[in-house]
Amino acid sequence: MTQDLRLTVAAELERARARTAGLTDAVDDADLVRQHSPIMSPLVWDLAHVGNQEELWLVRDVGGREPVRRDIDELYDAFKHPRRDRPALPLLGPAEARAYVGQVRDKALDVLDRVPLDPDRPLLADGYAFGMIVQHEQQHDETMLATHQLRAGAPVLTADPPPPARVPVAGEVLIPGGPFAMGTDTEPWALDNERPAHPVDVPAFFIDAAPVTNGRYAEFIAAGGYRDPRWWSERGWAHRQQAQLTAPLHWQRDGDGWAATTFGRTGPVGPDEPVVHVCYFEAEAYAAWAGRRLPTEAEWEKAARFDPATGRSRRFPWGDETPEPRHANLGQRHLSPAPVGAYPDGASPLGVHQLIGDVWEWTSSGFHPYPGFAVFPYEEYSQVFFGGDYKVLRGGSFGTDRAACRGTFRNWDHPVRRQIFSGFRCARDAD
Ligand code: AVJ
Ligand code: FE
Repeated sequence: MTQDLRLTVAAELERARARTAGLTDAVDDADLVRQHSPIMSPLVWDLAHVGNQEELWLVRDVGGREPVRRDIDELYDAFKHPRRDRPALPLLGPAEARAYVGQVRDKALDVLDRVPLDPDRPLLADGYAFGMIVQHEQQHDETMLATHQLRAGAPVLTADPPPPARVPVAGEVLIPGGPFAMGTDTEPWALDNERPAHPVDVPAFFIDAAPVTNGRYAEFIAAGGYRDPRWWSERGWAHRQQAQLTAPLHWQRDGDGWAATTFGRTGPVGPDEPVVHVCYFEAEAYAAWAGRRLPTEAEWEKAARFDPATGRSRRFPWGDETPEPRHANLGQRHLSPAPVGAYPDGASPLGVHQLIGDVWEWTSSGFHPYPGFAVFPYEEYSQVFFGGDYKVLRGGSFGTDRAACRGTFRNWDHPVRRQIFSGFRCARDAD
């Protein structure tokens, strides 16, 4: 049992590292140290930061070992230096950073071999600290993927195209009113902000059966949506003007239609794929134009987890089974969202599709603790962000690994952000 857990943990650490290597070996050293956008770190910062967090938690805290490199903690503390300042820091170079993360990993694996995965020590029960570090690396891998998308130059990443639509999916789904269990006490690697499970009474509402597509979003643009303050919140309109938003990030005119540059390749925007790279304010404006609104976080989670037959909350829309490729577009297996209808096996019992994977979905909710929240194991993961200028995003994107994605998983970002793989779906009250 414990041995199985150790093997699972080791395999998950290895899977994360293979992905990190793929993202960092794909470019040359000059590209690794360059800042591709002032809102992103140089890739080489993410690389060593991943190793530094692993050192802090697995080598020093869990393992009680001597520091590998105490002198660099400050450089890789995300709270000490804003992203725009990171390229000017005396960072480890590419070769040093690779050697460092390798050394840390060797020690972390040695700790994994020796430490009892002790149910009495919360940090070790179910291998929690290791799971946290796996998720941390996978989250930075998604961030590095977003950096790749902002990088100029010839394409360096490859992947199979996403699967085609297999079923027609349109319209909206009625989610019945009543309480459901939001959050979790049982998901072994759930982060502190996903806990505890608690009842939430959600009145009946309609939610889109699929995320809003590029085709529908283009209609909003064609209808003058970006020129009409009626659809925008006051703050949203101020931002639209100041940032001169006219279309999703990376879109460009292509005759009467639209093209986008995706990981260095320019091509027409697929009308049936979920729109991606929109900020919260754009999502909010589209929803108003469509006579709808964004779902709240509780509505999104109820749509994704509530099983009307039993009244219980599932781990995923399709059930409790760990995501397989047939369920959802996750894990950077493809470099774009898949068309609506591509994942019938991942639909919820009420027929809501593609809640997991494809695009992170903006909700109308700010990032707040659940009732009964307890910091675990450190304040800087969630606590310091509660109540800030953030909106919650749900469901994960094509760039999210399954280790960092589930029905309870909460992501958050500033409402102006759109370098992330963000889209949305709409909702409305049932009465
Ligand atoms: C939860 C995705 C907002 O990337 O800033 C990474 C995750 N926390 N390192 C982020 C995280 C610390 C976090 N998000
Ligand atoms: Fe981090």
